[in-house]
Amino acid sequence: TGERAYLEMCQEVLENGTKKGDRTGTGTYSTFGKQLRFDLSEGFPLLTTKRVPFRLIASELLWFIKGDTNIRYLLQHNNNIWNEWAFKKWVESDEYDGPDMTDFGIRSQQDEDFHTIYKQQMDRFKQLILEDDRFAKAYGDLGSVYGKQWRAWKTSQGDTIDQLKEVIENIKTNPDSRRHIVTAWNPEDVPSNMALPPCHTMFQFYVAEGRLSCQLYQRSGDIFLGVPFNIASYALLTHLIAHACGLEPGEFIHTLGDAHIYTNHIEQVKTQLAREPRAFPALKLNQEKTSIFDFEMEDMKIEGYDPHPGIKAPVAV
Ligand code: DHF
Ligand code: TMP
Repeated sequence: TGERAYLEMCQEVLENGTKKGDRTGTGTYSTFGKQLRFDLSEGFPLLTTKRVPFRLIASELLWFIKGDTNIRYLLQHNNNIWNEWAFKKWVESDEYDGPDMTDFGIRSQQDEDFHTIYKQQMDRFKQLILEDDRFAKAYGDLGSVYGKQWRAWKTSQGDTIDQLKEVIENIKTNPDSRRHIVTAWNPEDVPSNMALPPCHTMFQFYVAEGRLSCQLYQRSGDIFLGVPFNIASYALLTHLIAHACGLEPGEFIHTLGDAHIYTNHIEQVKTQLAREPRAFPALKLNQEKTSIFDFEMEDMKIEGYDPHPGIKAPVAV
């Protein structure tokens, strides 16, 4: 299965990766240029060697599809995966009046007392995002991230381009085209306008024999935490678009640039490598809905998911 290829990549990076420093100060074992392939007709690629929370993947993808860039939507869906990057903007602002949060990511892992104080501030932050409109507007927005670039790319003329809508239209009307591309990497926005420059930078669709395939170029992949989410997220997107276009899902091809394992994930990866992969689950989509823009959480269900237990790991901020 595709999961074995993922595990082989983990093994390979541990054995042959270069020990590299990184932006977050954590340190990684890193390699450059890796590719995984998943045949979506063989099951939905939600990894089984640890539990991967489908609910969080689905709500994050709906957030992108809606063109939303404010974490309020995620918090309303009890999804905390983007909190740290919005929190960072707040604690670095003049408005922040709490205890010093410099390097909160690293410090909260190393210092238990600090962790308690950090948690209090994070809880206060989440509550303000949910309850205070002005605050959410000021600090919940991650900037020109995926949702913005997919649905409302800003042109030099001052208009916007809905890349996602256009690519779906083009798949329907001109399936053989070699130009089915969506890009999130906007060089004009990268240096300053976003919380984190996009990791999944561009993707392309391909239609053959009634099947829709998707290839993603991910410039930077956190193999233990981010990559299992990214695989499932793009597999789900491919299913949704195939469904909207009356096609069967084909392959998801995941191409990675800097593919790395953080030094504080090594024990977790070894635990995972010792486990035997199981059959992938199945994805069930609400057949009554045809437009991907109408999909909600209850329209996407995973069946037959029987993973090994989840494995916790700290995320590098
Ligand atoms: N930064 C880094 N260093 N790695 C990432 O993977 C990453 N991903 C981002 C933003 N910044 C990032 C967005 N996606 C988790 C998964 C995906 C994700 C962010 C975070 C994560 O922490 N997953 C945990 C538990 C999630 C939970 O239950 O709340 C996991 O065990 O999968
Ligand atoms: P970077 O911008 O310095 O590359 O840091 C981003 C980190 O986040 C890097 O470890 C890759 C990881 N990441 C993923 O693996 N998948 C994702 O979807 C996101 C947003 C980030």
